[in-house]
This record gives sequence, structure tokens and C-alpha cells, in this order.
Amino acid sequence: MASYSFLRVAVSFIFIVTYVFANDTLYFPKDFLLGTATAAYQIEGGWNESGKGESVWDWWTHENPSLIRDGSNGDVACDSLHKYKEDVQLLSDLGVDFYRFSISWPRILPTGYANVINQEGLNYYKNLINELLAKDIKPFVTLYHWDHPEIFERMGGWTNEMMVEWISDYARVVFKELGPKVKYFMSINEPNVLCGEGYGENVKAPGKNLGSPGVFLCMHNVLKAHAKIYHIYDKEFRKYQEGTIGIVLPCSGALPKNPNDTAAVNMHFQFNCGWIAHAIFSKTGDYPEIMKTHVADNSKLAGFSKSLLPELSSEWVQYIKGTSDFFGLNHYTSKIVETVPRMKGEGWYDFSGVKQSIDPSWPKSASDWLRVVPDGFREIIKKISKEYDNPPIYVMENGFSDKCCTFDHLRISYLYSYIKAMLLAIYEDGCNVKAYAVWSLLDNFEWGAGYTERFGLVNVNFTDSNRTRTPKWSTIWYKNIIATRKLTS
Ligand code: NCW
Repeated sequence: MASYSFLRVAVSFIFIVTYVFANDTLYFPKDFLLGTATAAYQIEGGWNESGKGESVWDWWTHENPSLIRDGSNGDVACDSLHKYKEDVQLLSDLGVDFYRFSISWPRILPTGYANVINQEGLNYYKNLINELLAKDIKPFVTLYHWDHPEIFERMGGWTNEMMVEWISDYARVVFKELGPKVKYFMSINEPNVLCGEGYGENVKAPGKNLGSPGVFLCMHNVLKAHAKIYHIYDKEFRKYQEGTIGIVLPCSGALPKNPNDTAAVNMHFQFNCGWIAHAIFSKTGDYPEIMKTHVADNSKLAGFSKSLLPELSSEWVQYIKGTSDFFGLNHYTSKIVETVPRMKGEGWYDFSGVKQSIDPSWPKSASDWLRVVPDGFREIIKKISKEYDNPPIYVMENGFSDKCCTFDHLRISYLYSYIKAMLLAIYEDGCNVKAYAVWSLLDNFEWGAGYTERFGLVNVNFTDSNRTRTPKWSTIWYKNIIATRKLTS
């Protein structure tokens, strides 16, 4: 009996392997979801229309045009506030299963607070969702993609723990108003980038430039905010709305300089991905142990009497643990890492004690930070799966930037190699990846890079007041992938 079962398993295995890998073709698993992503400030425009209040990004770009590479802003962006029907038609032509977009908090709550709801702003999202559903496209809604109401920044923004309450009140309004038609929510996009570049440095709004202490404090409050948002959904809405909710983390890959230096890979992971992920997805919760020790030691060496990493009380550790139904992963690129005794630099990443570099032969994109390293994608998916007991992984962003062109063959080859790496992680490594989104549907306002770096499947003409959209070659390529549910070289 036992040997029969073994034979059956072996034959099925050979069949699956032959089927999947024949002709170098990889099929997407059944029920796998394919989509694209955008974010409110990057595409909507209408910065002071529809009763919207001022966001921190409105304020930042208006105050500091010299900090944006081309001096631009998101005042009009892709004008999706007015052109959302055209966007949904593009999505429908692509054939996507889902569309990930974010809600502008000050468009719904112009004063920031939940006691004044802007019906016109709310209607914009209701109309967008209805349009998507009419075309059989699932809305994936991010509550917060960095554009909080400016009023809160005057009170310290994410360095003020009151943000946990303010964003929770906002989340409750979104769940109540939009939740009946939305089954996939994401709380917060990329805490590390928000806190690192917006609070530690002067690269993104609000440009607080507070160094490492500011980053640690911001991350601490963002983590608590996420947990509270999750519990609100879980306790007050899930029963009636039957949806899912998770956080989206930016996890870059790491390849060791010295093949035996697994410590460097792990250290990089814990400081990059694990910082938030360990508290939410691990069995013990809390910040990663290695991070607590390392930051405490380095804080001492730097002359601080207490670790710069704030402590999570045992109540908070319990409250935060388990607060994500899926692992939302944004991944673009990787680094080469090596262990060094102690970094002397003051940069916020330097606290990790890992030296990062790149291989100059890795193909470039238009973004300094983005090199093409598909193996790193497979590795990071494996690491997340191993570290957190194989959670469902939703890849919520992956994409490539260039400067122009509708014949975007470099984007196609990037997407091909990354999707292949992901499918190998599923089939060969047993990882539980369930969804994948290309960043982005449209060329859009790329934060500090303005309109100089383009991530879109669809070209947008930013000099034309109509913001004409022209699908690139990658649209045709991705449409074929979605239609056939397979990746062929
Ligand atoms: S800036 C950034 N992005 C781009 C942005 O358009 C989107 O809104 C974000 O979610 C594309 O995806 C995210 N990420 C900054 C990543 C910096 C990572 C540095 C990695 C070094 C290895």
C-alpha cells in the first residue's frame, strides 16, 4: 500500500515537473491573481479639488520644488481624478484580475479628523470601485501610501504617537464606507521608505532629516498604527465584509559577497524586512533579537545611554503579533552584503553593521537604486517563506524604470526575469505566492524624481493637458501573460 502511494506521488511529481517546465514554459498556479498598482498622490492630481484638504506631499512639493529633480509636483499628475474611467478601460483591456490603488486620506477627511467627511471625495473612490467591479476587476485598496494630512505634520507627524489614533479613525471611515465592496485591504505601504527617507532624511515628504532616532521612532508608531488598523477591521468589519487585510513591506534582496557569509544576509534581512515583519509574522513577535542587541550595542558605542530602538511592551508585542492576513511584498532590486565589525557612518541603514554594494555588471534602470537582479527576488521570497512559516505572499509591487519610450524592451526583459524567479520560488521552493502586481499601470509622479523616471506599462504625456495615455509594448506583453496564464521565453 505504502509503495503504491509512493509510486503515485512520484508519477504525479514527474508529470507536474514535465508539464510545468516543458518548452521552458511556466504556468501560473490556479487562482493566482495578476494585476497592477498605483498610489493616490502619484496619479490623481486634483490636489485642491473635490473638497480635498492639503496633504504633506502637497505642502512639501510646493515648499521645496528644488528638492524634486524636475521641480514638479503631483498637482495634476496623471489627472486620474478626472480620467479614472479611462484608467479602468486600460485595466480591462489588459485583462487584470485586480487593481491596487490607494486612498488619499485628506480627500476623504479634509481636516484630517474623522468628524468631517467629504462626500465628494468619497464618491470619487466609490465610483472608481463601481467601475472596476463592473469590469470584473477586484479592487485592492491601500489605506495609506505616504500622503497624510499636512495638519498632522505640524504636530510631529509619525514621531507623534497620536498618529496611531488619527489614522485608526480614518481607517474606520474607509472600512465603513468602502468595505462592503472591497475584499482586499492594505494598511500601510513601505514603512521603511516613509520613515527612512521622510523622517531620517530629507529625500521625501515631510523631509524631517532627524537621522536614526527619528527613523526608529517613526517605525515604532507606524507599526502600532498598522496593528490598530488590523484589529479595527478584524473586530468591527470582517464578520460582515469577509475581506482580508495586510501590510506591505519593501524587502530588497541580499546576496553575500563571501558565499559563507550567511550572517550578513540575515542581518540585512532583519534590518530591512524583519524590522516590521518579525513583530507581525514571527511566533515570538517583537523586533528581531539581533536588531535589539545590535542597536543597543551601537547606541552605547555612539554615546547614547539607552538604545535608540524603542521598546515594545509585552502588551504591544501581543497586540501586534499576527496582525496580517498575508505578507504584502514590494520588491525591485538587491544588494551584495558583507559583515563589517561596525559601520562608522551616521546613515540610518548603517546601524545594521552590514556593508552594501552592487555588482557594476548588473543592468541599470533609470533609478539609481534599481539594478536588475532577478535571483535576489527568488532568494527574498524563499527567506520570507522560511522565516515566517510559509505565509501567503502577495507581491504588491515589482517593476522597472526607464526614461521614455513606448518600445520598452528593457521593462519586458526585467518583468520576464522577475516573474520567472517568482514562479521558480513557487514550483521549486514551495513558496506560497498568491498574487503579483506590476508597478505601475501608468507613468506617474515618482516622488523626488518627479516625472524623470517612468515605471508605467502605459505612457503618459505630461506636457499634454489631456495627459494622453499610450500603451507601451510591455502592455501587450503583460496582456498576453495574463490571457494565457503562462510565461514563455
Ligand atoms: S520610491 C520607491 N518606490 C517607487 C514608488 O513609485 C512607489 O510608490 C513605492 O511604493 C516604486 O515602488 C516604491 N521605493 C523606494 C525604494 C528604495 C529601496 C532602496 C533599495 C536599496 C537596495
